[in-house]
Amino acid sequence: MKKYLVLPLLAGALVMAGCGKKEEAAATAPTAAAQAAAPAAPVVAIIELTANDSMKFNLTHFEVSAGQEVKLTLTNLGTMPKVAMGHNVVILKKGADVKAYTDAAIMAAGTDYVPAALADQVVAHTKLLGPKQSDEITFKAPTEPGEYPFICSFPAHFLSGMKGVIVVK
Ligand SMILES: [Cu+2]
Repeated sequence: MKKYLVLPLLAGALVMAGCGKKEEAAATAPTAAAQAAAPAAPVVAIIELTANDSMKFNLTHFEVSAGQEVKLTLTNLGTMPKVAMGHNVVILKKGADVKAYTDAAIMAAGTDYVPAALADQVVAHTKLLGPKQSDEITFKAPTEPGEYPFICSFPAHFLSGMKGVIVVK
């Protein structure tokens, strides 16, 4: 009598143990796959911007990941002298008042049109470049996703269209 009672109980316990292992295996498998896929995103975002005598950037829109390291190069392809046609890139914070910034920049010739009083509005900026000059900056993309305006802060260049948007995803 006892024999018949014990066997089904044992079998039941074995089945349960087997199920537990299967669930564990199923739970770990997708995690391992996700970990393997994660490093596919490039560590550093490379942005190559050019500016010219027509007061245009080659790019007006690019995307980076939140908190990503960004290496941005600006090259001035123009030939006009720096005092008449200098270019820079100033990346402003999300929601910054771009017009207020450019208005202040006009008065900031002494600091290459990057007004010190509004430094808290700036994510990063390059030097002001004369013809055939280039500057490379490295900075961390903001951690907050959204649209961050960038401009050339040389007088009147923003109004002529030297502006764009960095989208942080
Ligand atoms: Cu410019």
